[in-house]
Amino acid sequence: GDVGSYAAVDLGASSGRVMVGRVGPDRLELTEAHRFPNRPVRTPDGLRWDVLALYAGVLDGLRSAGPVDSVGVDSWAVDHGLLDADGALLGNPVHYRDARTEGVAERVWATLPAEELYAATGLQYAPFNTLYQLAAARGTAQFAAARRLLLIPDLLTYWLTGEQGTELTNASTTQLIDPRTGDWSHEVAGRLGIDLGLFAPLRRPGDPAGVLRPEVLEETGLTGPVPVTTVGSHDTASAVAAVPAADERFAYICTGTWSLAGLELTAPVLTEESRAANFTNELGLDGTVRYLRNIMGLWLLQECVRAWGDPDLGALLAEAARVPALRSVVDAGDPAFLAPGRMPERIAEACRASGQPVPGTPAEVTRCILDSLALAHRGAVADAQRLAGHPVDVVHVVGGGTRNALLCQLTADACGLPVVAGPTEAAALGNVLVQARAHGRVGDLGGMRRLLARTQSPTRYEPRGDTARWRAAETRLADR
Ligand code: ADP
Ligand code: LRH
Repeated sequence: GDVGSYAAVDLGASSGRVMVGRVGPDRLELTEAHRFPNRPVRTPDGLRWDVLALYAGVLDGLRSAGPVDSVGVDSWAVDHGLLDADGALLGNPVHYRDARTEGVAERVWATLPAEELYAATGLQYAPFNTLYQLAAARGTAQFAAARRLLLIPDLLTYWLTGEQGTELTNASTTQLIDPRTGDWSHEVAGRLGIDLGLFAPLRRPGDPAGVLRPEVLEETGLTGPVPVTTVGSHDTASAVAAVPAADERFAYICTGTWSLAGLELTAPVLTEESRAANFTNELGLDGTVRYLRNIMGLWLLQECVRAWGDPDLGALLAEAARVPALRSVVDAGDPAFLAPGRMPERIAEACRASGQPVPGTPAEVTRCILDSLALAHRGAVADAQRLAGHPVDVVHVVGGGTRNALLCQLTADACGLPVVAGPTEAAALGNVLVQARAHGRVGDLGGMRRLLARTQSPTRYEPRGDTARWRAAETRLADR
């Protein structure tokens, strides 16, 4: 027929969803088949993903999706399951917010200095990069039994198809990939004693990943064969692919649990200055580089909302809009906010420690968070342009944060650039489009973006006022 149907399994840190995309000439529609919470569990061993609940959610979603031409899976990065020699999962995957990686990076750097690691992999320091997680796992009984490591989307794809692979965009977040070659860094692995045989062979977005197993067909009521197609399985890679940019002069901010803010480049930036500014070079679609910085994102608000007993988000944001701007700001890039728990108190403490007014009410804390995120967005967008020598005219905001009009407006104000907000389900759309492309329904990345621009209707926010008070807030934070 004229239209193809593709199921995108998109697992975020706060929720998982199965979306169905219908793609034809001049047509791109996305509907939600199923959404389910992603609730990590604290066990005596630490913080774990409930991967069986997620897989059950995926199966429920595929059942609701009905007949599709293909399925693709993306999720958050870095985390993984370990399999034994029989291919059975060894325990629940460890959550990237688990404390096991505390102090581990310093140990790794004693063997392979941070400067050399950056020059070889282009990956920013984050305590949870797979590399550090592996260093933390070394010596455990579980790791000793492990014969295979599958990143989360690859694990789910394996359960759906019985076939194992390592998708490249997500593999680039392990810190074991050389972004210049798009292949494993044998040097880094060798010096750190990591056996690359743990990983299944690399696959690229668009590659076939098998077909749904007969048991999966039976459980979902689907009729086979249903192919599974490799997509940009790092959710951020899929989201960036779905930025409806008209040309290359754009910055993007993928806003959800995290804010991932930066540029799409054709080559990595591996300078020492870039390392010091903590920019990462993750791999995107078709040889592109996602040059970006991780910002704590709406995690800060999610954790506060949880602490406050889940008040209505719309009402809270409306109240926050009435709180005076930029009274106090925190460093939304600070890994000190990584762990769960006591978030309103931790934000208050950061304000107190830097000699700023301490936000008290939920609306004041919310305002502090949104001002701080906008300020961090400004910093990342400005630094990325400078470090990459790549100027932009517009900031595209995609992901769940596009539903937060205050955040979008503040981001425009802080950056002094227009913000084009949408699509909200960018990762799912990027997932769908890569499947559609593999099945011949869209052209290259440019063609995908033109289709998005024609079919999705983003909201535009013009910058208000001048950026002087944002600059002042930035200085205040830097000088504390
Ligand atoms: P992830 O994929 O990381 O789980 P999402 O992209 O789904 O995250 O974004 C989730 C965030 O979107 C929530 O934390 C919330 O702050 C924001 N959000 C969702 N719905 C709304 C809404 N109706 N109004 C304002 N913000 C919203
Ligand atoms: C966002 C994301 C981000 C990673 C983080 C672990 O969902 O994939 O790009 O840094 O999760």
